[in-house]
Amino acid sequence: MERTFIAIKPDGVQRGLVGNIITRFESKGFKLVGLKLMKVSRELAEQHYDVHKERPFFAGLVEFIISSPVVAMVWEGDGVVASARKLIGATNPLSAEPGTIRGDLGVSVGRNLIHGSDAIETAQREIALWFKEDELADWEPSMTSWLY
Ligand code: 3AN
Repeated sequence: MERTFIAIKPDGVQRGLVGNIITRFESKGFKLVGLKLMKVSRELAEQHYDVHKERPFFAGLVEFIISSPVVAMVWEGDGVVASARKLIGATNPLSAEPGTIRGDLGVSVGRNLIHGSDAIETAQREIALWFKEDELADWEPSMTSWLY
């Protein structure tokens, strides 16, 4: 089953938007298989954003990501990589459509609240980078009576 890596960045945690953001993925119907609140090391931040290391915003982006805790998550479901990108919206929140996370909640490209893997191969790389295998839960949604 397809999985994607999602991180609520320091601005999302600081602004108290963790619940709001998680609700959108749950409500869509995706399954949460990994979740942790963590301070990010410089090494991890640099590895995660390795593709952007030549860009002018790289240093500031790394400083921002390590400045305060992030919520790292793995979500699972059919087409979850592309669908999560739709839920998240365009990189620049001012261009992101209303109804998306960045369109509803953000203003600045440097504070755009959330990261989502941009392709299936990227998701596999990022999940392996952020999570150990035993931190991911393989579980089946239960419709049995003990829930209620
Ligand atoms: P996305 O997160 O939508 O995949 P990318 O991969 O182009 O966007 O950029 C990665 C991250 O780099 C963004 N989430 C944003 O935090 C930061 N970023 C991108 N462009 C800029 C920019 N022009 N100025 C500051 N930060 C930027």
